[in-house]
Amino acid sequence: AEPVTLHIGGTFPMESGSGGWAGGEACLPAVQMALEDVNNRLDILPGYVLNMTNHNSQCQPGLAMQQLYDFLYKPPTKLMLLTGCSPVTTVIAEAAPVWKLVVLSYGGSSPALSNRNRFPTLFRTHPSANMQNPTRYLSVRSLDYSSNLRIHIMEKFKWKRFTILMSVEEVFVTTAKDLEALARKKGIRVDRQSFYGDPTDAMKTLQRQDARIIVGLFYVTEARKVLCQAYHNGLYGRRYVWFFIGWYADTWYYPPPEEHLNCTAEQMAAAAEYHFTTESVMLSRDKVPAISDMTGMQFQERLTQHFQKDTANVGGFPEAPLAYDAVWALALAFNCTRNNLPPHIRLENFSYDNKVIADTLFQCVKNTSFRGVSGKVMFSDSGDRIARTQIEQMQGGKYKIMGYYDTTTGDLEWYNKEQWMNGRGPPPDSTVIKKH
Ligand code: ABU
Repeated sequence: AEPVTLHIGGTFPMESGSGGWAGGEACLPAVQMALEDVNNRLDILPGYVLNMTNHNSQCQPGLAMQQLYDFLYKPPTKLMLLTGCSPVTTVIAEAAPVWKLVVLSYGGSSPALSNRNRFPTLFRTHPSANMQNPTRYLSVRSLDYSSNLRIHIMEKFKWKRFTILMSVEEVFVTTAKDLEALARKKGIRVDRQSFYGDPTDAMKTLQRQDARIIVGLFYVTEARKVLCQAYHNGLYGRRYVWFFIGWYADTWYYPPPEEHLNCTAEQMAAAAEYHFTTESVMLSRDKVPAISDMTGMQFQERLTQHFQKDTANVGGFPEAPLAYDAVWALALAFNCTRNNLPPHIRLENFSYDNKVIADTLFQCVKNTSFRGVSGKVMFSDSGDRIARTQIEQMQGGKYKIMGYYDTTTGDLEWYNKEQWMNGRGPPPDSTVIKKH
């Protein structure tokens, strides 16, 4: 008999007109690869084939809303939605429960998404940004004994004061809020400067406030503006330490001509030297193959063949394992649903008001547990992915791993490989006033 097709919808930010995350460039081929792999497997969803309709959301919530209506009102019925980028995941995941749809996000890092009341049917293979401020994952008791990765670093280098420079997007505002709360608990002073699009005024304020240790929370286009202004305002070098988000491409600080930055590549590289980044670990280094029979490294080699250019310049390349694993999570959940439905109901009978199938599917996703190319895939009660975090530093224009942080235990594995512009040690967090 002909296989029955199960349809899903996917949004992928292929470029980011408004400066968001253009992760679809690598995540779309990763998802297509996973669909092909799942469809070729005889032991998963026998008698079915998965098919995806996809749209380029440009990481814009308004456009994504229109695409959601398209998924819903143009046949065939979709059984699940895949989303990337936080602003898009937010609007889709808020609306989807009305149509009994589960949403699986391969690319939403916003801590605001960990809210079961607001997003009742959302799960994500992308870890939340506050895995680096892991308050939501730990019990109240353990919270008292743990501190997040950035705070660990602040304490390690004896910094009692730092400044958050952030873009006014919910994803960054919520990350900043968590980080600030945790810092206060540790007696660390936090100043906050925010901007929307243009960081000029915020950068001037940083200078006036004599900020020395600066945590930047923004998308990459804004990061380049910030770095260029840091160069021109002298906010880099031996007296300053910058922390940036770790999921930008490795060569993110090269100035693209179309952005008309007032900085050369050399100036950007000079300002970027010795900054730190923090990010969740997204690729499994395990030698044991994942459920797809590939190790994380084999997956990455296979995906690399899709691109003609250096993968350091491919949007979403670091997150691609999360996108690949999202399809496996979805397929396994369909398989589980198929096996758990009452005999007279079939998976392909799903409609946007079918509570029985929707509830079974939700339970199946909730109980997900498999070895993926991004590591072990499991979801917390709020639909979040649990992962380790890594810290890197840019040394000589290349990112070097400084250590790993285990969110669940609060343990920091540190390699003592950090370097400083002054050749001595970490700079002070403010002007040192000499006493006579
Ligand atoms: N690592 C990409 C996250 C993008 C976002 O949260 O919008």
